[in-house]
Amino acid sequence: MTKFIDSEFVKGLGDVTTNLYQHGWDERNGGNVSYRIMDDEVAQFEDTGKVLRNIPIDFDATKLAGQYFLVTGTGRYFKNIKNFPERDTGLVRIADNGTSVDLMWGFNDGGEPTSEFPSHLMSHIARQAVDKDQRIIMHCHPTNIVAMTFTQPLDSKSFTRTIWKMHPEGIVVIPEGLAVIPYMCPGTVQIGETTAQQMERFRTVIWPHHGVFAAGDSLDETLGIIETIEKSALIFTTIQAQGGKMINCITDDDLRDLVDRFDLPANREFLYIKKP
Ligand code: 2HA
Ligand code: ZN
Repeated sequence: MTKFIDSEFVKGLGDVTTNLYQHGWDERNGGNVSYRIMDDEVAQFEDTGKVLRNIPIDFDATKLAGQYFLVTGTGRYFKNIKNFPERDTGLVRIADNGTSVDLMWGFNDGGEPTSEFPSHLMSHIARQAVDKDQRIIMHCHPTNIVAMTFTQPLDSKSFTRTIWKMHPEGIVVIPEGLAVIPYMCPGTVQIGETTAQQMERFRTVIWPHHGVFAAGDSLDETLGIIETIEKSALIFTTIQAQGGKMINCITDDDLRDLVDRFDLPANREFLYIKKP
């Protein structure tokens, strides 16, 4: 039996949070990640079988009772997680009462899960209902996406189409598009409920003037979704810096060609269908 600190899960979370920090998307204590660990995976370790303490949460997560999540801590800095995983992250099990979690590993200086944990849990519930392989919820502050929410309409369809048209990979990686919700106070059940409602259809939800909430089956895939959208947003910003006038563009026909070529399950509401 090995120790949890040596696991692929702790290593993966350390690597991805370092990566996010190096992108410049998680300044200070910005950002949070939760990673579902399956029962048989938890059972492999010698030091994850005992409840260390019980921590109340601000949301009834009864639907997730018994599930384990490796989660970043409130107030912790992504730049430190790789060096201090047992302090800055914790493995928690949702208690049967739904309104608290049992700490099984980590948070060894008295820490607690991220302030966005209710939003994470609500999003896990929404994604698990549509994706049996759902594992990750990731939140960060990608600069160009956030900047676009100050200059572009906060409308899911038009925002998606702008992102899709900045690079051919956009529609390939996020064929369902992305959701944009109104600005709301972070760390609240209200923003969690609004986000989770959108997660029934979308893996990515933009929080205006703040950041991104994304869901996926693996750390790589979830980070990849965010990186792809942020790349398109960077191209958009760069076009504005070059004067903003586009004399060439990716057309609706070009988007439809991508859908056909890669057989994409594209969101038809966001894709103009050619009139016969
Ligand atoms: O965890 O990013 O939205 C800090 C945040 C809150
Ligand atoms: Zn944030």
